[in-house]
Amino acid sequence: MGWKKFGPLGPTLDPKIVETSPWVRWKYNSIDNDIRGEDKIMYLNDYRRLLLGLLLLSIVCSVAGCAGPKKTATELSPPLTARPFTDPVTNMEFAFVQGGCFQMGNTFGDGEPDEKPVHEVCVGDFYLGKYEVTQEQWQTVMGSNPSQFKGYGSNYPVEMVSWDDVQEFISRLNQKSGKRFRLPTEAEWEYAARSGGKREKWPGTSREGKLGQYAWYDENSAGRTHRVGEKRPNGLGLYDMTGNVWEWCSDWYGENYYQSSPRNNPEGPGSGSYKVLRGGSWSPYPRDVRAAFRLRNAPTYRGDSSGFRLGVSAR
Ligand SMILES: [Ca+2]
Repeated sequence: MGWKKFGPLGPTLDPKIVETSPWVRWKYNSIDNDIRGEDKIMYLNDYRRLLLGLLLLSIVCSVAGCAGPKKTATELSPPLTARPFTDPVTNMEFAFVQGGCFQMGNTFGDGEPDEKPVHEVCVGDFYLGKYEVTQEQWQTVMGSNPSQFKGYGSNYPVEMVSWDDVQEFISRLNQKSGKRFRLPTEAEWEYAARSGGKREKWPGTSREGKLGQYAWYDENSAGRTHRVGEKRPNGLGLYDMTGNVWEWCSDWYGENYYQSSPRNNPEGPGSGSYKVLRGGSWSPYPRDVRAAFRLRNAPTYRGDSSGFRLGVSAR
């Protein structure tokens, strides 16, 4: 057939091999019949080099990744699953809260006017910190400890932090963690406090005689905070949802908000002068450490009974 052993792009196949290989002969015969001689040899060399190039490219891309735009820290973080997880930056532990619908507000008929009317609310799946944020965790992210009750130990809840301070904490933590931590909404908080929307007066129990097993409050706190997680958790494994420190929520406070609250994932009024705190603290009487009780304070307010825990959406 007059083939050359060496084409212009280097050694080519031995003519004997080419002529005796059915696959190569098929590829050769599939070339336009007008291509002859050196053109055919160049075509086969180019074809082999193209295959080799594609193979090398696929190997490099599988190792280094070379397709698509550069990914952000959030996109690179592993997806959350419906299981507890621990944030590696702060060692903060989160419980999974499966969403659902519940009766929110004054379900026992002895609450404050702003707990009325009782209304049905539905929340989606989310995660909530098992514990109040501690002084050590605040120190890790912010580099300082503003708490009034320090010196007892690192696992005490941080206090003397305003709602605005907490937003700065969240912003810095999210930059480090690549996640989207946030404060829970008031509805999410109450749903979780009621052990998943149950008719519980206090988070974990409806019997006042057992309240001391779940809460640090006026009758047993000795006038100060205590190490997080020392009392019994509620039905979702969340500690200190009643007592120890008040917990900031994301919502603006609306005294009459329950009269017009949307049913699904309410987020509070669009604006206001005060932010909501929930759960009571080491200071109040049993009435004010109930699951439905609502406190309000200016977003700049710092108090030695005001702290928080973080949430994060499941999606
Ligand atoms: Ca608390």
